[in-house]
Parts: sequence; C-alpha cells; structure tokens
Amino acid sequence: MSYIRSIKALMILDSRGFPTVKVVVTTDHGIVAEASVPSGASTGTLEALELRDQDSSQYMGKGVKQAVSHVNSQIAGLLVGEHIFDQERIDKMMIEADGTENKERFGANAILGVSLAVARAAAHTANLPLYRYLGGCHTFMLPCPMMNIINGGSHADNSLDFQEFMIRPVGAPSFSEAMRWGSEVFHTLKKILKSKNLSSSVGDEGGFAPMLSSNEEALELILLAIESAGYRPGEQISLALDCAASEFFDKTSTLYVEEKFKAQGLPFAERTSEEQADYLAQLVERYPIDSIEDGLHEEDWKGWGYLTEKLGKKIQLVGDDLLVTNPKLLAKAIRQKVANSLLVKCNQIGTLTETLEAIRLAQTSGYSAVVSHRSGETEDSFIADLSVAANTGQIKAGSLSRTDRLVKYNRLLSIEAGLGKCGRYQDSNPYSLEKKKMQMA
Ligand code: 2PG
Ligand code: MG
Repeated sequence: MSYIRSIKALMILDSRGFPTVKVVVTTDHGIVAEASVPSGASTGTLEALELRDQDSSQYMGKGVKQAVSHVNSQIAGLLVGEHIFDQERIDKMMIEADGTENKERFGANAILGVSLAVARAAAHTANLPLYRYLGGCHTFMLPCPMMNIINGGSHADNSLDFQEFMIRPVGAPSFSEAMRWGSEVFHTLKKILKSKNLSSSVGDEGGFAPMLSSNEEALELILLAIESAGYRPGEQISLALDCAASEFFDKTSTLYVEEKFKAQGLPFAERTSEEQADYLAQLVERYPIDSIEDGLHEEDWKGWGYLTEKLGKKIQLVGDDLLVTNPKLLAKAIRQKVANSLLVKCNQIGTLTETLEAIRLAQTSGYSAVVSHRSGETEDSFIADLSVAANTGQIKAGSLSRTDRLVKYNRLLSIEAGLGKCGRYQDSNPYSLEKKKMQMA
C-alpha cells in the first residue's frame, strides 16, 4: 500500500510566458511525481474554468495564486492519506469538494494538476511506464501525429483565419518514420516560404505563420512541400484543418466573417452557416483533407448537423470547442448525429477520470478520439502517454519546432522504442485517404 504524503503546487510559466500550475505529489514511500497544466487561447465557452487571479497589477491578471493556494490548502487537506492507486476516488473527491458544474471553486487548473500528478506518482509506484499504468497490457498503438505546420487564427499574427493547417503521415510504416516525414516536409516548407519571400517565423504551436491571401494558398504551399520532400499527398501524407470557427463567427450578423483577411485588406468572405459548410466541402473536394476540426461555431448545432450530413461519411469531423471533452456534450452529439470525432484535452474537463470517460464514450459510439495539446503548453508530456494508453490512434501536439511541442512527440518516440516489436503505428481516422485506398484495392 502506498499513500499520498504531500501535495504541493507552485506557479510556473507556460510556453507563452503566462503563469500556470505545477503540482508535486509525494507518497509515503518517497515517490515524487509532478504534472503541469496547459492553457488554451481559443477556448470553448463550456470548458471547465481555468482560475486566474484577475489582479491586473500582476501578469495582466493571469496569475494563478488562488489556484496554487487551493491545491496547497483545501485539496491537499482533502487528499493526504489517500491511496495513490485510487485515481477515480481521488478525482471524484475533488469534484465533489469543488461542488460546481465547471470546477470554478478550486479551478480546473488546480484540480487537473493534482489529478495528473497523482497518476504519475501511481505509475512510478507500480514501477510502470505511465502509458502502461494507465492503459494496462492492451496498449500497443502509436498514434498518427497531426502536425500543425501552418498556424493562423488566434495563434499567430498573420492573415489566416483558420487556426491550424496540419499534415497527417497516414502512410508511414511507423511512428518514427511519420515524424521523419513530418520533419522533412516542415523543413522543405521553410525553404519554399523563404524562396517566395514569405516569413518563416512561427506561431504559438511552432508552425509557420506567413502572411497569405487565402486558405487555398496555405494548402497549396503544404502540397508543394509534401511533393518537393518526395511524398505523395493524400496517399502518404494527408491534410487536416482546425478552423476554430468560433473565433471568426460574428454573433450579431450570425455570419462566418474572415476578419483577419479583412483586416489585411485582402479579399475576404462572409458566409452563412450553410455556406461555410459548403465551402469546407469544396476544400475537401479539391484537396486531400481527411479531418476537419471545429468547422463551425460551437453553438451552431444546427449547422453542425448539416455539416455532418454533408461530410460525416467522407472525412473525420472533430468537435473541440463544440464538445470540450465533456461526456455530456459528447452524448448529445452522438444522439443528434453531430460530428464523428472527439478532441481530447484534459484541461477542458479537469480530471483524468472524466477525460478517460469521454474517450471511452467516443470509442464505444463509433467516434474517433484525437488527444490534443493546448496552444499554451509546458514541458509536460502526459498527453503522449495518454494517447497510447487509451489506444486513440491520433494525437495533435503542434509542429516540428519548439520543445513544448516536440517533448510530446519525443516521448512517443521513446514509447515506440520501449514497445519494440509490440508497438503498432495506427491511424484511427476511419476516413483517412490511405484507408479508403486500401478498401478500394
Ligand atoms: C485547439 C487548441 C490546440 P487552444 O483549438 O485545438 O491546438 O488551441 O489550446 O488555443 O484552444
Ligand atoms: Mg481546436
């Protein structure tokens, strides 16, 4: 038996230089484990609450002193003496003691830090790699990395309204080969951008953030990079988008307005929900895209229904701001036949137990699950282990630059090496172009 001896939180800084919470859990056997909490920029309104101090004299109001203090006082008081393997009980105790629907009393950043650090301490106690402790013996699947090589939206000061233009090395024989392909495409893209006098500086997730005049231009550049690097678009490397459409939906006019193109004096579109869905369908016709996240606004459930009818049998439609890793919202989406994939972000829901519950619900309902980082990250690689533990078969952790992104991919390279022959690289997107090709053969 091993018990929690102490729980201590401290404030650290995330990849954008804003405060976040780190938690250190110590057991009575002297095991010490820590976890750090990430933070989003394009957040869904129904996410669990990230508690910020709102004291404008410090860190622009983004301090986390209260969340840190909640861990060190109430949460530590509640959990010291609990058995380290009782993850579900520990998470439930925090949820109940918080007592609010969105974890606003303690702060989801406080609760999640404890939840993840407890899991790590338990894994150390069991002398198992984190993915093995979380997933048991049925863990062998290395996820397809979705690498965000052009950044836009609220993650970059460029002209692009869509937030993420990703590549998916669906045809790679292994995770390490997928990373090699991704790295080669990334560096080829850099050369192409330079040759066109476009900026190769990067956005929040380590992807390039050039000034471009259309989404199509971004997609064309990526296609050129894939081909110039020696790969076949679609067959070997497909494309994915995160539109993060809630960010450019205008509530007054109820139109999707390309504000960033507009601000640059570039041609821009204003589309109704249906037009936006039709536009996405056109992009899917024209480019080898097999996954679109948040194609529409998080409250536009009717539009999402139309989008799913139109594209849901062709490509993966991932709900991020729409579902916020919340089993209740996912259940609603399943009932209403909206989306067909769940984006998984632990800090949207606030505990490991609820995160795993959401993944299970997705997987047992024919929805795929994509484990995801946040745009504000730390050196913590928990999500890499989570993606393997839950056999999700997909992860998005940013681009091929910045250690806050690569630490996740590097952890997966280590897991792959550790699994050896037992590991299998598998893309869980049922609509990936590679799979379609195989089905047709
Ligand atoms: C997203 C994420 C991560 P953020 O929208 O999927 O890429 O961004 O953390 O800013 O919500
Ligand atoms: Mg998203």
